[in-house]
Amino acid sequence: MLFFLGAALAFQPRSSSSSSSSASKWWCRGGAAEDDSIVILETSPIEGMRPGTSGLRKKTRVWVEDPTYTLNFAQSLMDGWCVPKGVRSLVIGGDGREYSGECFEILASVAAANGVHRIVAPKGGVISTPAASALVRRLGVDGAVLMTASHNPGGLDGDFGIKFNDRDGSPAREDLTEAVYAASKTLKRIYIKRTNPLINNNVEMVDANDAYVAVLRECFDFEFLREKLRRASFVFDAMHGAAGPAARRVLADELQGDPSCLLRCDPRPDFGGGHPDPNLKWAADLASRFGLDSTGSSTSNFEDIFPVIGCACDGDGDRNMIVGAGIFVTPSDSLAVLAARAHKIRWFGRKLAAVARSMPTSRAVDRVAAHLGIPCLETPTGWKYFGNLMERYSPFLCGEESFGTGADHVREKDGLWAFLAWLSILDDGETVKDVMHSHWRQFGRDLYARYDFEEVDAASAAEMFDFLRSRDGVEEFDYTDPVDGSRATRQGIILDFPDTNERAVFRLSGTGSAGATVRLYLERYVPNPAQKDLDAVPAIVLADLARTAMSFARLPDFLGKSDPDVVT
Ligand code: G16
Repeated sequence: MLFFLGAALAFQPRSSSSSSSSASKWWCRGGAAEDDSIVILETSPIEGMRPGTSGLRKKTRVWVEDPTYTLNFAQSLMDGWCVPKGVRSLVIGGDGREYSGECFEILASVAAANGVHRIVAPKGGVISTPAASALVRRLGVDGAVLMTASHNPGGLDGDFGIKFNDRDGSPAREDLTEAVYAASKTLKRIYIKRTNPLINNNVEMVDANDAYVAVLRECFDFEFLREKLRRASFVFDAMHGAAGPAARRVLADELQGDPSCLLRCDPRPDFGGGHPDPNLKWAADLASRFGLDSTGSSTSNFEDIFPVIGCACDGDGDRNMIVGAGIFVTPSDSLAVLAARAHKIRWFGRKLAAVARSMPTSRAVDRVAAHLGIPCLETPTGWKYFGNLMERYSPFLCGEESFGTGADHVREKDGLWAFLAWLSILDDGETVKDVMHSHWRQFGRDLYARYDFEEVDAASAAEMFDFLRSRDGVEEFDYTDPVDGSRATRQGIILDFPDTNERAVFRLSGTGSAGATVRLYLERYVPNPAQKDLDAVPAIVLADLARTAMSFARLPDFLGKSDPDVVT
């Protein structure tokens, strides 16, 4: 994907009047240069621009069909964030999905008119989310604006999104996203530097992965991993997302892994027509290469014919799924195993300072933290909540059930990092199944599955949550950040079943682009697992708990669905 290098921008203002460029000299916002090239367009607020769990995500057509949509959000970013916070330098890039080129022009032009003097863009336009976080930190710029809808499909019929990261490289925290939303509701004017910033040399083009690979080198012993890849076969699937170029550079060029083990490592605007979400449903090709079906059940008795380890990453390269021959590793278990074997990962040195997980993530990592004698913190869903904790605890490991794993090397979750971490903790001759079984024998097994009910009616979903709140015996998760005291409320409804060591959690997704998605998280702890518990497939054995929870919430009545759309 190449950014547009065409002629000057031709915006259509939402309302008819736009001020002339000659009148704009005194409009030098946020320190923008006083020149005649700044144009002011009048506009009016557009509803629904509240960023979700990670940015504003909408159907691509919403952005494409009315250019004012992007203009309004770009100016809201300036009014709510860049101007009041004195942001003068930004990384602007993204996962390269459809509409990124046009969007870049708008973002860069609006930023330049609002005092952002330095714009850093990845050559070719594509940068993964963790690489962008690394770049912000290495260059010391004031933040990043990232064009991505993460694991959501791309293309004109898919999704597009914009998220922004603070100067520490962390996804914007709630106070900033709320300030941007508030700005969107009172917006009157858009300021545009009506020149092509690429032609005017306002934009500095850099390699997308130099800073990132340098950080990965600090995290891992590349010499050791090179040896590892000589003996352990692997498959890495970038799903045509932004992790591909870095994966090729690290796994093939630096670690001399077999390039034929790299799948879909060329980023494409439509992700090759696929759904770039690394789970058993959407990364089914990878799963089948390890003898797994869509429930995570093994389909073969001959597991030694499969590669040792596999990993898939999502559209913007921050999520990961780990599989081995005949075994799918839940993200919650992946976090627990990495914590238990952290001493094998260079970044963690001799001892982790703390671990953290989002509330709906299973409690497998808590057991490891107790064993290690380190704090285990519980946050709401959303990587942004880990940022403050990373400032207090280092080295730090954290993860989420939503296929996110990472550390304090950057301030985003990191798919390629997770794969290198797994390669680091695998002993010679050990399989992924060996790792999991020995972990479960030591700590017990937290069987875990998630049901997703997608694109349901938002009002009906809200009614179901109100109904749940009205029931006895439920707990609603609220959070107070231990570092800055900020609060996040209504972060999920918990049903505890202490007699059976089971828990179910209901939560509304914050990453959808249409309607509402209800998630039901299911877990059961088995303290001393017998062989049948080691071999159990969570999606199958937790079906009864799912039925109980769904009937407790009267979910089929409210949502009109008796079966989930996706089980992971
Ligand atoms: C985003 C956040 C994650 C979060 C996930 C949850 O992931 O970055 O921290 O766990 O959303 O999504 P939902 O609200 O739909 O459950 P991503 O990879 O989509 O940016």
